[in-house]
Amino acid sequence: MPPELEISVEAPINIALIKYWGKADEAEILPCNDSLSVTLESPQLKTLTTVRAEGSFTQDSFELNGQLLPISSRIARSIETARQFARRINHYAADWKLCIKSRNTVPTASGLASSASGLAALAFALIKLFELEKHFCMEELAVIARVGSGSACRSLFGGFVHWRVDGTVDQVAAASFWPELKGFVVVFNSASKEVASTAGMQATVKTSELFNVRVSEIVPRRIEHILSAIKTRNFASLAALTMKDSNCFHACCLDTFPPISYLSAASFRLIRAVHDFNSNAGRTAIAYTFDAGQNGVILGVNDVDLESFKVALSAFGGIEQVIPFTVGNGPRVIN
Ligand code: 2P0
Repeated sequence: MPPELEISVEAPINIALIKYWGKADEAEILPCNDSLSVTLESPQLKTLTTVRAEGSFTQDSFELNGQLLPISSRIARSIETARQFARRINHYAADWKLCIKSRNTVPTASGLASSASGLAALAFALIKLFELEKHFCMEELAVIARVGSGSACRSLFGGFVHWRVDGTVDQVAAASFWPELKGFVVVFNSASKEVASTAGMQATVKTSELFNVRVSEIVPRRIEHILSAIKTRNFASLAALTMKDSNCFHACCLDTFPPISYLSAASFRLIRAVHDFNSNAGRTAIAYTFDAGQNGVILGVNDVDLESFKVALSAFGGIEQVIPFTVGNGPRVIN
């Protein structure tokens, strides 16, 4: 029996075009509505994680960006779920304690989905450490990431990813299916956001009437439409659905009582700039989407459009960083 095991992995962030917001089951992290995401490839938008297991360790430990942190209940659930799979296959290290070291290249907790890449990296490292892929498919193993953070299960897959209300998640199309799709993140402020997603979505589920319409009518229709936009590589349709769904999600935040607002004046300037750009182009050339934070994500399929919009942005004040990305693959082992 080897005395130790160690694995290093990296996992990407993903951006939802149709947003997840609200849990139907808090413990299992089952979403109130389906969501549809794109996995992003950029050296600046990922988490690198090393997990070491040793029979002699007396407790699990977790370090993030060089700082030793207590193991949150979410991380503990991911670890325990991975151990349950490992016990099912009688893996010799199933109950060994773990030393986890993680580093985000994406700003942590700024509404840039660092929890998605973080929990996906942890889940993927545990999947590899216990060799779970030899016995279970990734769709089954995605629960390890999901119980850590809902959107993390989407980061286990590359390309276009569909996560459903029943918890199932899978790839709709690989990154190579639509390589022209790319974009950049506009970072106005990489400091931590005000209302954490978990608490924000609980408040929305509890108090927003608009959210009920979103879940029962708007999202199911949009999921069908965006799946067909992806299948036919119809950017104008994908872009319109993406922008509308971002706006709908933020409208539900504002309809939460008391209201939650993630968008800033700078976000609204960016929204207006995209609409002006498209109106001048006479077509839907680019799209925006915003998660639970003020920083925007711009998407397009034409390098000239994206570059000229980037040039237009240089007239904007207050932009901290512009991070380009392409559609990317899922996590990978790096040692
Ligand atoms: C998404 N967001 O679909 C949406 C859009 C934010 C806005 O998933 O409580 O960190 O860990 O399941 O996954 C953020 O929520 O929340 C999120 P938990 P998570 O990407």
